[in-house]
Amino acid sequence: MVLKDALSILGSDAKHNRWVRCTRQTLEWSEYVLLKTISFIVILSVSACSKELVAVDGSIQTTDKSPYITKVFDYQYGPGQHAQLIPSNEKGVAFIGEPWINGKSFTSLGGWGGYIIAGFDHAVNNTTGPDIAVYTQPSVGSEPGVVYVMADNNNDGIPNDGPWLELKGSEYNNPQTIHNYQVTYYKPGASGYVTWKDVHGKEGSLVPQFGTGSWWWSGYGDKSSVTFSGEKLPDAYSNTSKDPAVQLWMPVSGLFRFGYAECYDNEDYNVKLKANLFDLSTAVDASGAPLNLSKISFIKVQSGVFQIAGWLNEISTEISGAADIHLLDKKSY
Ligand SMILES: [Ca+2]
Ligand SMILES: [Ca+2]
Repeated sequence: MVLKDALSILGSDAKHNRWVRCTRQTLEWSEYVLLKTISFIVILSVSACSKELVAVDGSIQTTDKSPYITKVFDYQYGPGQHAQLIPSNEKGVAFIGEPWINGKSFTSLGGWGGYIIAGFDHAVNNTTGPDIAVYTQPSVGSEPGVVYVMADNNNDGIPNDGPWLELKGSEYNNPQTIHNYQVTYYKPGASGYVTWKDVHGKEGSLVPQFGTGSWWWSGYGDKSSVTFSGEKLPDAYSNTSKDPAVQLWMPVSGLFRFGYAECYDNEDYNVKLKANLFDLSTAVDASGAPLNLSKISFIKVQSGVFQIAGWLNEISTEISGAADIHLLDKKSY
């Protein structure tokens, strides 16, 4: 990590929401202790910077908090076609701050299981209606990601506060959804494919139509295997072509109506923000029972579809950041 990622980057975006970004931090688990001392400096710089925003009720409010993600704690790319394009020092930095400004790119989570864990610089309150926006990669097809949240119950700024709580989406009770799923991917041989085996003993290969097996493994170096755990959602696409020589992959009708990242034109997609909106009231515990969360500080987004859809290759969630929508100008969405 370079110092500029940990210390303040000042900027402004008065045109859209009068928000002045005060700080940008990237912390990894191993780097947390080293950054404890300079974090004090960051805190000072944040406290010296405040901005006004228009709340839902039209009032002008002042806050020194960022609406956007300020920290990335962990980022693991799932095997997929972009593996060789993910720089070795890529830590999901594009997930931090306001999306798309200054040519900033999106964050690709890769194939099933790939994830990012990130945090806000404050607790996001659960108020009536949606609370969090997860920005999409604009202008492409839906590639659903599962969203989890966590409160900072021990107030240490680290997501170490018990299990991740899933925001229950429309396919939570779909018979094809598999909860507590786990897949181990294995390094391909010289000219073979990435192979995989799941927790139920099922196995297969990731057959790329872009790049090679070794290309898809390139992000894992000398590792012989990588394991991901999470929720497996139903296949998102089907080949509707009647001609075996032609592939016509289309979204499966009726799925992913709400509750997933990178889903376009569904019930919770906000066109102005180019984001899916999530209500913290949809959080459930491991048994699926609803929780009554009052606030959260951390978010985890994970690629949820385990499917190689022909020339589309793997279904991989791509996202461009997240926001506490209570700190966005209402006029921006
Ligand atoms: Ca904590
Ligand atoms: Ca809410």
